[in-house]
Amino acid sequence: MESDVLTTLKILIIGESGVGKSSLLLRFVDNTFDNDQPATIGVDFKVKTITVDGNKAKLAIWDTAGQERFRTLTPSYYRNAQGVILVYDVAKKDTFMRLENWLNELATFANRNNLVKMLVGNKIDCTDREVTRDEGLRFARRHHMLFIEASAKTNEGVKTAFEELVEKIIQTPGLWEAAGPDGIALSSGGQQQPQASGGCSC
Ligand SMILES: Nc1nc2c(ncn2[C@@H]2O[C@H](COP(=O)(O)OP(=O)(O)OP(=O)(O)O)[C@@H](O)[C@H]2O)c(=O)[nH]1
Ligand SMILES: [Mg+2]
Repeated sequence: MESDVLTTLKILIIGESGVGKSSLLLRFVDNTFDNDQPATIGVDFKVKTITVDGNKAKLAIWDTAGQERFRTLTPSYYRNAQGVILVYDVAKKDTFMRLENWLNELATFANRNNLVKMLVGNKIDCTDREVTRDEGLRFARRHHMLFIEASAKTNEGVKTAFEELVEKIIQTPGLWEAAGPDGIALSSGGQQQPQASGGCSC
């Protein structure tokens, strides 16, 4: 039964090629990991329902190609997203240095200015680390993002990354819309947060 789903959320995964975006998605949704995960061509898409703080949310998770030549449909990819997972590889400093570019792309194409951002430092199972936890944390703080380190390979931090993102989205007034009795999201959002209304309360 879908009727108890609170809301449907669009979540994006972005970042440089090879940082492990598809691997994080496959680990989270299917609990699998492939050492030879092929590069994504175009856009991939998976759905998973999770319960956070007793609220059931249906996640539509979009995974795009990090490689420029495989990237298509960029504006429509970003449209109406409520949450973004920005990934870098802790063992590859250049993927960390490119984070600003991804944030610029997000600012250009995303049409919700209050969308929630989660920075994920992936591949912490690798021994040849080039980015410290503290560097990641400071970048996230500076750009008002949530932060976690993870490994799609060992599964460390993966579930928490998605759960904390969804928790924050649900706590953000006006960002999501309540689902109707049949699980379809209603078009008029905001009725969940009467205190957020700017109108007269008399
Ligand atoms: N050691 C280790 N390897 C990982 C981890 N996550 C992904 N990989 C490996 O890194 C490579 C790239 O992973 P992908 O998930 O394809 O990376 P991507 O970000 O989706 O890349 P694009 O689709 O090209 O944008 C693959 O060989 C994965 O097996 C991890 O946490 N640890
Ligand atoms: Mg991929």
